Amino acid sequence: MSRAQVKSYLLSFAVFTLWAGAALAQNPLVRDHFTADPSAMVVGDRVYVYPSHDIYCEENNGRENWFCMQDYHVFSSDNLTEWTDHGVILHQEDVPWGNPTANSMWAPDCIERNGKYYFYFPDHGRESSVNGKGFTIGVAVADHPEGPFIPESQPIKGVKGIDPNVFIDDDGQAYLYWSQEHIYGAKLKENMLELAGDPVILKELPSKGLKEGPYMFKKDGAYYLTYPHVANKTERLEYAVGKSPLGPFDFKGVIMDESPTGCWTNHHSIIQFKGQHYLFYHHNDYSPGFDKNRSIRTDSLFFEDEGSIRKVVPTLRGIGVTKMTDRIQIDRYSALADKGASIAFLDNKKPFQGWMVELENGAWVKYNRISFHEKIHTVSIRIMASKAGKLALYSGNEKGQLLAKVRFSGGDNWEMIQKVITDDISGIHDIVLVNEEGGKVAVDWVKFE
Ligand code: FUB
Repeated sequence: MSRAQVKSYLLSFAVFTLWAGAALAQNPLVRDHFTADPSAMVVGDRVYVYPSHDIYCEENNGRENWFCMQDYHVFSSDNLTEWTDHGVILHQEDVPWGNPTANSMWAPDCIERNGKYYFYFPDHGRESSVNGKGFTIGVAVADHPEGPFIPESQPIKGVKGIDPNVFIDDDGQAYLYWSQEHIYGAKLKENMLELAGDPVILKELPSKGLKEGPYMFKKDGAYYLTYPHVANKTERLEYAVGKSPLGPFDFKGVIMDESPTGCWTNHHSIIQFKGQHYLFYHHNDYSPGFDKNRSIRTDSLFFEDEGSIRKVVPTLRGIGVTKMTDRIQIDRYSALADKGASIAFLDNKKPFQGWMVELENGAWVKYNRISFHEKIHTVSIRIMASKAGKLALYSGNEKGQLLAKVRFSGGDNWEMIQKVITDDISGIHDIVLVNEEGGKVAVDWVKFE
């Protein structure tokens, strides 16, 4: 067994469940390290997400202030709320043809064929490899979506570039897409490891501004080629539709606008799971000052009746239902008052500790889709306020059912306030928290018991 095989074999036993007991599935999805370029795949009743893994390259360890990635993890969930981190599935040191110190394990993709899982990833080749030095694309193969993945001895011959995406048409023909200045497409052989024809440039796409990160899917007989494109200053997600997998394509529109806070890249995938479409994408939530340390997110995506994609407005709330007994991270809000409400890190020096919502007197925050699956007895709210005051908690909306008025004394330290709730509430409901009296109050989370 090679080192890579031994490591992958051991890792197959080392499965970590993240955030057990915490409020989950808000954005970003992964809360303990940076993740980017999410490629989501449905296998039976689970969703698997293969992101790249951003780290920060220091001097003497890669290129400072640039993308820096050494390995990949895979995550999975059957309810889009609780995600399991299956650990590292591939490390740059395990790629036989790759430069083991290039830190270039950029955006990957994974697809199933005949019970095998093919993981496509970019890396810098060694001079001696079949495509020589520079970015090329390799494949690692597994019997299970969470690995162990065994990399092939050479990259895919004839492919230079990044951002692989693989699509299998209804007739069984597989296609590889990737980017290098342009977006390329080519047929793959049945073995999924070799090109079956010459690559073509998909040239009907906008000609000005970088295009990369292709992601192809088929819906109602139409081929949707989706991709990030710099139409203005930073990347936005666009799509074009064609009648065949290699085009020609007609530009149709924007799936997600440029980041309002300037994260230069975006990179996405689109799946349908249990009847709903989802867009997986990324943003630099945990690293607002450095946009090459990104975090994956997901939001629901909808089609209009005639097949066009409704623009997705990024949310912090994300998807899924949160259990009433979890810590409900209300700073991952669904709606926020226009005035007097803001979000801040709990500790600017430790971003992975998460955020809080700060509410001035009169301001409110709303959090959607909480499952009240048990009888409620109390609400607990973790708050910090300098002055005494009062919060009001409603279910539904501000004019909905009043669940509790919660008084606190203030004192500039985090405190847990608990209040008995006598009302009955069951099923899935939104909640709204309003600062009704006093000065500014910071709220970390809310929980029901
Ligand atoms: O993650 C590195 C690069 O940034 C990806 O390959 C691009 O698609 C962009 O997201």
